[in-house]
Amino acid sequence: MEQTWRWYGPKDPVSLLDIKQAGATGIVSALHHIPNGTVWSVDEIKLRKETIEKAGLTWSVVESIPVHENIKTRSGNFQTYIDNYKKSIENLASCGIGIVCYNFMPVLDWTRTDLDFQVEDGSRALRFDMTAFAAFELYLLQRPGAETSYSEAQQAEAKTYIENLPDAKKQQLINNIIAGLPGAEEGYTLEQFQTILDSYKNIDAPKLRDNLVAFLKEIVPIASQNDVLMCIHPDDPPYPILGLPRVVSTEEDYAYLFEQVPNRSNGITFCTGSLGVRADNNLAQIFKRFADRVHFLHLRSTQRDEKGNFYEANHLEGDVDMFSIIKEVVAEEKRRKAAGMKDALIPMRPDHGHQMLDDLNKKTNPGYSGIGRLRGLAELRGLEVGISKSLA
Ligand code: DNO
Repeated sequence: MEQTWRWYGPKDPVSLLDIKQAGATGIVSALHHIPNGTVWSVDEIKLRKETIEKAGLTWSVVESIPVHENIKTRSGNFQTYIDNYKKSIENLASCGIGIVCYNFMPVLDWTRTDLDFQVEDGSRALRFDMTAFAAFELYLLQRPGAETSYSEAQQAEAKTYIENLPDAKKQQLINNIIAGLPGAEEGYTLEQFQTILDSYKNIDAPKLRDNLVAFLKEIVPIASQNDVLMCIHPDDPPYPILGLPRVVSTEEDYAYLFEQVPNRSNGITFCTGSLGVRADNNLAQIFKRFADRVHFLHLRSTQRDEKGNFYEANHLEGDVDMFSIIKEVVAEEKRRKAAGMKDALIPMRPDHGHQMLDDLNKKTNPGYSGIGRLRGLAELRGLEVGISKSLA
């Protein structure tokens, strides 16, 4: 695997030198300061690229070029935004950057309710708690129709939860969900949030899927002509929330997308932590079936329970069987190498990490602490070396 690391740009508290010391060689970055829907100019791309290269690192993957909401709902100026998206792909290609991650989650990118859940060793993890989430939409957002998503028992539990939650914690819960986690680019007020949810009133899963396929039919040929590999990130969490449809959560979801748009530039960001939240997702099987299309790996684990709650476990613990995944990755890389493919090494990044040791005394981007990810990368790299050597 190519060992990479997400860097949010010059304002990231984790520096390029820190990343080098962690042992990564590739950088995953995006031009977060450019508003969604706007073309990434060659000048802006070059500037970021030069900054990364000056530190002796390579800009391996773009994560993400965000997909404008109008493209997802196919309304308003969606055609302009699609044209701009194509132009950004072309501009990246002209600067030698060939892997682009994105997602097609309505309204929110990833969602958590708790950003400093204390695990038993004293480190802090990100967590999604169903009761807290239900309390948010039933009693804080007061989304019309929210009650149909929950059983009476869940509603009662959420009510007790909110009644006992101090005001400051209520505000914290709102912020965690709608103010925009790192990389999400957009944050909302409660009012704006309800308005944007309303824009999905007539969009069910089949419609959203159609909109995604229509988008892919436009951008994948451009990517392919420019030797760019697009890789869609799965839904996080991988089930419907807020009454919104979800179309990238399961093996069947992927199968449909590749049947519709078979070009290999239509690929996957294989995120073990997101896919692993569903007990019915067989990760090794999904990887094996679509191995040729995996252009980027997010490696992390989650610990779930039967209620849909989960927290982010240490990389080699929790529900994800990391050994079985890396074994498949090593096999796929071997196959690509034998076939003389130039993308034989798949970029991976240690996805998220706990806030631990000195991270606890610093302000870090939630999930993107320096030491927590360093631990993750070290463990994943060791596992890979062990697997590769035992197969050699
Ligand atoms: C969270 C990330 C997501 C991811 C986007 C991809 O840490 O995995 O923000 O970058 O969903 O477009």
